[in-house]
Amino acid sequence: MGDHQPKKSDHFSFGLWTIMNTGRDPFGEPTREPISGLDVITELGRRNVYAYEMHAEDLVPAGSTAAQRDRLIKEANQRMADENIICVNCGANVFAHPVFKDGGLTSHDPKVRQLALQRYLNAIDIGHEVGCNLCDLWWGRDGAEVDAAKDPVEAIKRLREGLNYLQQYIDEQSYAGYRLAIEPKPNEPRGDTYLPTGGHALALIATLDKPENCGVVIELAHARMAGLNAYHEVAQALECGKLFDCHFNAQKPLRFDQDLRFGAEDLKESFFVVKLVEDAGWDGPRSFDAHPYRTADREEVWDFVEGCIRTYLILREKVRQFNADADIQSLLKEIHEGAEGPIPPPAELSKMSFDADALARRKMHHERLDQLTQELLLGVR
Ligand code: XLS
Ligand code: MG
Repeated sequence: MGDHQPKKSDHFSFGLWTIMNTGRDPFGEPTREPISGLDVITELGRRNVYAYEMHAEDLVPAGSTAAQRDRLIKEANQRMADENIICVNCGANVFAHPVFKDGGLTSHDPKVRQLALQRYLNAIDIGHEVGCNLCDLWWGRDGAEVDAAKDPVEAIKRLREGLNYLQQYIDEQSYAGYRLAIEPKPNEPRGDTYLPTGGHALALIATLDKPENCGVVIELAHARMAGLNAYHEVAQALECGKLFDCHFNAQKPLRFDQDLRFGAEDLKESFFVVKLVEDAGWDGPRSFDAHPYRTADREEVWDFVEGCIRTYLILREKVRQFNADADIQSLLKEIHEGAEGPIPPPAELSKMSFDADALARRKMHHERLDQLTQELLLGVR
């Protein structure tokens, strides 16, 4: 067994907002002291975390003067250099201020849409200044409760227009390698959010002016909130080269956005997501976008950080064990036997005869395979 300590090469990352979270929820006041974005950068770097993510406003609060902005960015760069930590994703906060109560990019009011775009432009500029090259658009409030009030067809058009606008800005600024990503979520804080899943986001991306420059950030909890299989969500994005970032956390299905510590629920699914990205050699950030329990005090937040990392590393070890397990591998070999057979041309295929009953008798071994997986995860193999 390894020591489960993070290395920079593991590509772990945390959102600044996850550590800055003070435990406030819709029913209760904060339960822990605030911490600044700058201090989070330092503390994460010292714990050997590779990177951080942010909303630009986590570092530079909206309404800061130009001098304050420049000082904060300078200080962030200094701390990043001191602790050898980088920024891998910078989005914008277009959900907290009341002006965005009916969305940003999909607001009926052109001034609000422009303000949302200004926030995203600001995030791209700040991201660029801290050496980041991804702007994650989690629009939060672009959705609806009252469908009579908002046209979903129009909303999709406005999202497309917004993404194309931002892409044009990136090109004009010659921010080489800078990319955009959509982070889908089915609901919360809106009753329904536009583009609720990875598949919806991918479909919109295909219609953009520069589809190759826009991908998705799949968050495991967001898929599970919709009752979907997070492993399958990540797989589809990965398969088409669109997994620009991935948010690891945990969630009981079909509930409010719980943002639990990675692995705290849905352990088997978490294992398969780790297996997926590790086996694929995916080199994107393993970003933890979870919240410490409201019961955690400021100090215990670091237990949460350690927990997310340790669970990932333990699951990665389990992946290696799974891939080396003779019983599991021989079952898999049998299950996949002949799977790569060519498909004959239609003229030939339509005349072929199949013994469907014989084909149906092929053993699947699912019971045994799943039990072996279970036992491996339970630590008895
Ligand atoms: C909220 C989102 C958010 C994004 C960043 O549910 O997960 O935290 O990741 O804006
Ligand atoms: Mg997220």
